[in-house]
Amino acid sequence: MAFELPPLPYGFDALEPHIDAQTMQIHHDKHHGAYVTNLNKALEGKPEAGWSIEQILQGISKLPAAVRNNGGGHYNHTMFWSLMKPGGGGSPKGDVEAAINRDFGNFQTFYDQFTNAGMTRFGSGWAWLIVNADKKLQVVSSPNQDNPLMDIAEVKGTPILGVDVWEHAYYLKYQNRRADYLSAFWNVINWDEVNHRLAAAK
Ligand code: MN3
Repeated sequence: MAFELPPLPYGFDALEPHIDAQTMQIHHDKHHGAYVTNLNKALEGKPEAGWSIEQILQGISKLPAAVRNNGGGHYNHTMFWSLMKPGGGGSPKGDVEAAINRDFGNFQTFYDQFTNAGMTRFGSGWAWLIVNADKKLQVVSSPNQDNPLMDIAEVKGTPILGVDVWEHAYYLKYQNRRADYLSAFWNVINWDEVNHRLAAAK
């Protein structure tokens, strides 16, 4: 069973003005679409073609670079679309709010760490909020399409929030201003989905 490009769970223009429709369309249809096509190509005829994407990522050190790049790309973007929604943002609620206060002291400290992780990731990559091996929340970042589920990750864990800091995620609207894009991202975060992912990670 080949991997498929999941439909965007809202319209291309649903996250305006924070993330523009043209960026969303190219990002979803072209970039994510290409990761799916190339992942399927890289897995053709291999036993791993029958694995779940999570199983593939957890054994990525033994698989070719094309699977790492495109499998990571498929997982990361599928998660990314679900982590945003029109009318999102605001303060985290429920268990996520409690876990952030427990592990970071307060929301502002978490906000600063997450933004800093996105700003200081040189080149292309992602900033993440993960549940680590000690079941604590932690902010990390990864290069390219790597993620904390991969067995090669510097710090392993289950990602519950992530932001794409590749230039293709923001360049049309924000050009070189990654800080402005990261600041806008807080207006579209789907905290209900972050709560679902936290509950599943426990
Ligand atoms: Mn991307």
